[in-house]
Order: sequence, then structure tokens, then C-alpha cells
Amino acid sequence: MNKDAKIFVTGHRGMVGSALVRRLQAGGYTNILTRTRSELDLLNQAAVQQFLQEEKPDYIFIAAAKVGGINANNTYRADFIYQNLMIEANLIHGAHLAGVQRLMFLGSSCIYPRDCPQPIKEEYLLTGSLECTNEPYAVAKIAGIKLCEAYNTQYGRQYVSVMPTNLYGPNDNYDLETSHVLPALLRKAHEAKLRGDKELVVWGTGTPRREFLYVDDLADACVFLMEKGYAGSLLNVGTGQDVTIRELAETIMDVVGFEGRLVFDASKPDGTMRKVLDVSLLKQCGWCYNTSLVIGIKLTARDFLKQTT
Ligand code: GFB
Repeated sequence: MNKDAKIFVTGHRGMVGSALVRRLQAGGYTNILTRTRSELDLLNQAAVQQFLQEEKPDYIFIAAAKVGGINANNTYRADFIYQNLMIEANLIHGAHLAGVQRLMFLGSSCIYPRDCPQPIKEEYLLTGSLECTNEPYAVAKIAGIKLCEAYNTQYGRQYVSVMPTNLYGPNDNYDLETSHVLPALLRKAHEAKLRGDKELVVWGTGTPRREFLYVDDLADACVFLMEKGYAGSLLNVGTGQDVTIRELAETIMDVVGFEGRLVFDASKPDGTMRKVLDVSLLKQCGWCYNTSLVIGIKLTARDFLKQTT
């Protein structure tokens, strides 16, 4: 990528998009294009097509998406499938019409079958049934991958789909009903400490395993792959290491300094029991993560305090 290439980052106010903008700016890129939701409604096909025709970016990163944790995915099922299908279809088709050759579509590790072998290889896509709690979101993201593949095979585009594992970091959503587990537990531990509580409630049984990647590492991987001209269609991005939800909660308690005990609310769903990515392909490309879970949690705790105090 030339340093003055026009790079459109969608979703730049979200956790992933803002990390991409930080990483691009740090890399010396000077022509980064962003639009807020009120400036450009990505659900509006005509508006997206007109914008892309006018701007004709050289590169697009699709970080805009309707996202959330297990409860949000399970509750707002229609919103998750509809909004994600519209955003990606409008952007991918609009990019093609505007002659954009290079695009990166960001998905999620929940696109893989619920019970597939672990660690999860890219080739397991569409080999089994999905986890029920996030099936609408996963179906939309799978459609995005297939859109990219189809424009590559029919029109010779280079649209790459990157599947990150569970992400966390600055600008995350800390709302307890809709957030992912890591920001939720950070907030719960912090508030429990302030109130002097004796207990911290963790949803589910604490036994599911999850892999966590610091969002600035994801942004680094995405820019690395664009710079390298990576031309494969689907690629996992993660650490290749996972922990139980109980271990995650204990690490967060240590970082925050909350000394009460953990209580598990089994009335809440566990979701997939294990979800750890095989990152061999990414390693072969020459990229590896940098931020350990403890360091990443400390950095995120700082962001949480900044946002709430
Ligand atoms: O992060 P999370 O919501 O997403 O939940 P998923 C991970 C695990 O943490 C589940 C447990 O087993 C939850 O039951 N958990 C424990 C909690 N305490 C809490 C809490 O206070 N809040 C939350 N949110 N969870 C999402 C998908 O799945 O992950 C999305 O629904 C997407 O589609 C995303 O793929 C990365 O890993 O279960």
C-alpha cells in the first residue's frame, strides 16, 4: 500500500475500526477516509454506492458491523442478521461497481461449526451446524465471506476475509447486557470492588474456553496482510491459545484487585464450549500476536477507567 493511498475504514468509531485507524496512522498512512453513521448510512444501498463512486478508495476495511456478546446475539437475532447482511452486501457490491480492487472483510470465529475439531482450521467452514446463540450473526458473516469469494472468482477482485477470534481492548462496549465477556467482567469486578461486594457473578458454568486477542494486534495483522498483498480468501487471526471463562475471571479479578469470590449463574447460556483458532496459515505468512492476555487486560482496564471516570 502506498502511504498516500486512499483507505476507507468503515466502523471507525468502534473497537476494531478505531484500532485500524490508529495502526494506519502510526504506519504513516495519510489518506484515511472515515464516515460516521449520520454521514453515511451503510444500510442504505444507494447512499453507499454513490459515496464509493465519488470517493473511489484504493482500499476498504470492513470493520463496520452489528456486534455484541452472547446475550445481544441471542436477543436481537433479526437485527444481527439483517444489518450485517446489508452492510456487507452494500459495501462489497458497491466496492466492485466503483472499481475497488482490494478489500478486507472482517468476520468472527463463530462462523465455524459449533462442534468442529479444535483448534479450528479455515477448511472447517460449512462442515457442520452453527452454535444456536449466534447463528443469525454467523450466517450473515458466512454470506460476507462467500460474497468476497464470488467477486474474486467471477471478477478477479482481491477481497480477503479475515476471521478474528474473540477481541477486546480500547473502545469496547462495557454495557452489561450487550457486551462480550471480557469487558463485562472488567466492569463487574471494578464495581464490585468499589461497593465492597463479596461476590462477582459470572454467566454460565465458567467451563467454556475462549481465545482472546488484543484489538491492536488484530489491526496490526490486518495492515500487515494488506501491505503484503495477501490474496487468499479466508484467514484466521488469533493467538492459538485459550483459557476457561473461570480463568479469565480470576485474571481480571487479580488485575482489578477484587478479592471476593466467583459465583456462576448457570441460568445464562454457555454458548460454544470451545473456540480456539488454528493460526498456522497466519504464522506461515509471517505474523504473530504481541500482547499477552494479562498486559492486554491491564491496558483495557485503563481504557475502562478513562471512559467511566
Ligand atoms: O463473550 P461472550 O458474550 O461471547 O461470552 P461468545 C463468552 C462466554 O463468557 C460465554 C460467558 O460462555 C458466557 O456465558 N460469560 C460469563 C459472560 N460472564 C459473562 C458476562 O458477564 N457477559 C458475557 N457477555 N458473557 C460471541 C458471539 O460469543 O462472541 C458473537 O455471540 C461473536 O457472535 C463473539 O462471535 C466474538 O464467545 O459466546
